[in-house]
Amino acid sequence: MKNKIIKIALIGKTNAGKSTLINKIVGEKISIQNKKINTTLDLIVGVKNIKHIQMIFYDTPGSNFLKTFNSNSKTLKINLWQAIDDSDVILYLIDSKTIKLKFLFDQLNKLEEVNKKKIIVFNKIDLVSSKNILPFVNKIDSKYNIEAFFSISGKKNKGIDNLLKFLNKFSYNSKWIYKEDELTNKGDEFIISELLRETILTYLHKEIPYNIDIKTTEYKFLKNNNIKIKQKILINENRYKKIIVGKKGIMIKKIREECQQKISDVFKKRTHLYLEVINA
Ligand SMILES: Nc1nc2c(ncn2[C@@H]2O[C@H](COP(=O)(O)OP(=O)(O)OP(=O)(O)O)[C@@H](O)[C@H]2O)c(=O)[nH]1
Ligand SMILES: [Mg+2]
Repeated sequence: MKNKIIKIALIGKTNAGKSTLINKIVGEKISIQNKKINTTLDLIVGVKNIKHIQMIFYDTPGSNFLKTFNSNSKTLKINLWQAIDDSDVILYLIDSKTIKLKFLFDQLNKLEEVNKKKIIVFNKIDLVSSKNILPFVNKIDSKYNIEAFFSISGKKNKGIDNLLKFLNKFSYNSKWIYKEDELTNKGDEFIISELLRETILTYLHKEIPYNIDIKTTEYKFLKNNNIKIKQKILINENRYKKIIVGKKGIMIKKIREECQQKISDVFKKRTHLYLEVINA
């Protein structure tokens, strides 16, 4: 059978569950997820091969930014539009628990200009009854040209197989873009830095997670096959250091231990993580 591909842009408001879904589909944690807003900042590719079909998913930063294309969050928007441009199908993900019709119509109006197949996916169906979704489906369907509607739970792995089957109908003959065992466009060091950012998002609040930079300065396999990693948390204000380190170093210890465990889980190797906070 001839090889086929299909490229799908996963877009939707911040917190809709895009990264959680891509991780479930790929079967590995390639994109960090968190209940805070704007978790994903980069364009992240996740690859799922099913028999002769290569499915390429683009995880994107939350599309709240569609509205204000010229403000300072420019890079986020560029990443988002790059994914939209390069995709064959747009999968618009909605958090079923917090549907705001006006916002949704606003976003769908913007997407009208984009001449691609659109699929709407109601996510987090584990939190609401499907009865609540139907009126929204009818309203959207009467106004926009949507290929199909799905309801799923990315977290609980419900409805994903059906969605993938449907998406595959749009695949077309082409050489595969990624090698068979390649799951993402991002290297290990990027994923490691992201895991630290995810942990920091969990423990530190307000502007801090969004005002730090993370640099992986050492990443090596030891003779015993353990991984040794050194990371620098770069801050731009001295007062952040006290908060990140915490009283008697308690905060940084928590962050280090949790992140070390996450890296061990993702790479399935024992990890030794060393962190340093530096005012850059
Ligand atoms: N109950 C429930 N929670 C979910 C589901 N999918 C995602 N979540 C939660 O929703 C939150 C946001 O998930 P993310 O995957 O980070 O959302 P995102 O759309 O990638 O967000 P940004 O990167 O900020 O645009 C996390 O706390 C997830 O655990 C789901 O199907 N059910
Ligand atoms: Mg995300």
